[in-house]
Amino acid sequence: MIHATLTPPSFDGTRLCDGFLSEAVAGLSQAQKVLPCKFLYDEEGSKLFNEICELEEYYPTRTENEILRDNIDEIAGLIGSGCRLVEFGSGDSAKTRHLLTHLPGIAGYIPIDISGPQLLESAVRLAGEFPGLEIVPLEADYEEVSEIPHTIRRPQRTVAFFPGSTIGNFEPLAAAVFLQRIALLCGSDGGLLIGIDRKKSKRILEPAYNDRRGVTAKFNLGILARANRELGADFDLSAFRHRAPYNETRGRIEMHLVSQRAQIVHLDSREFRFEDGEYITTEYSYKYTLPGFAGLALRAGFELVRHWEDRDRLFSVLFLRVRDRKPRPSGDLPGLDATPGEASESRQ
Ligand code: AVI
Repeated sequence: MIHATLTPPSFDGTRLCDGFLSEAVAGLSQAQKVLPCKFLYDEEGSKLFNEICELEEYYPTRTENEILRDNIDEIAGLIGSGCRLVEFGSGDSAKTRHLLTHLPGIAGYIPIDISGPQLLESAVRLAGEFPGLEIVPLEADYEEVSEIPHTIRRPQRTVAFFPGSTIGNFEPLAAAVFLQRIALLCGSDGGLLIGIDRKKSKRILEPAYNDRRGVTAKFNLGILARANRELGADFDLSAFRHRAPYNETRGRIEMHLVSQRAQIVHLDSREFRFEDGEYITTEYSYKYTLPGFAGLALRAGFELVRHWEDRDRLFSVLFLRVRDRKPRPSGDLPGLDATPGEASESRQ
């Protein structure tokens, strides 16, 4: 039997997890208070997020899975054998399993994740399931990765996988900068398989982020519990309420934690005052039209090769190819206001 090759996880990142205090203080000091969404995903938050993915109201995960499953042969054909497959934010690699089954000839799989224990656990499991596959895990904040680890076999090309519509959690300019980085990392002839959540009616979007069982509310409030636990803050969790409206003008769901009364919160020997009804923004989840996203990707150095969607056009999976050998510098991304004001295009 040929055994999978599993390289011990390498570590790329000087900023892993240690920025919570400074980013929380900076975010809460702004006129519109903010806590960056990456801090929602500690161990407890990641578990709750997995629970969200199973909720009836939260359509993105199951819809993307269906699209991947229904079009797997064509997708595998476009990725091509002999490629190095790199997953940004691999988590438990649940979606990748299906892809890997249909990519028997790949040069290697590089899962990148900020959570070392989860990365190792899922890499070990995959190694058992895919004999012959070289797995080179990289523990890193995927936004910070500056180099893709090498595989023993020389790859014919590098293809990135960024599922789950996680690109929607970036503001459009940051999304374009991140896509540019992926284009540079993949190099010429590189590809990107990415999931995006489509613009659609509030009637579908808002329940997806305001579920009946309150799992999303617990997930959102978890960031305050984490600040209390890890930073010694004194947020009273019962004095904040989860809310996630769809901002139609901006084309994004906004997760808020709304103060239920005038109050003062202490953090790092500072006082943060809240008015009654004032809120902290914890996450944006941008929704795209197909032309809107293809335009953004084009400006970042990718051209659209093929896309797949579900029957109701709730979600899309796109295969993009690196267009420019030299993507524009990040200060030069014109016309990135494609998202606001675009009409909804999915069935409602
Ligand atoms: C991870 N990300 C794509 C999710 C989303 O839909 O924006 C995060 C999430 N937040 C609340 N529910 C799900």
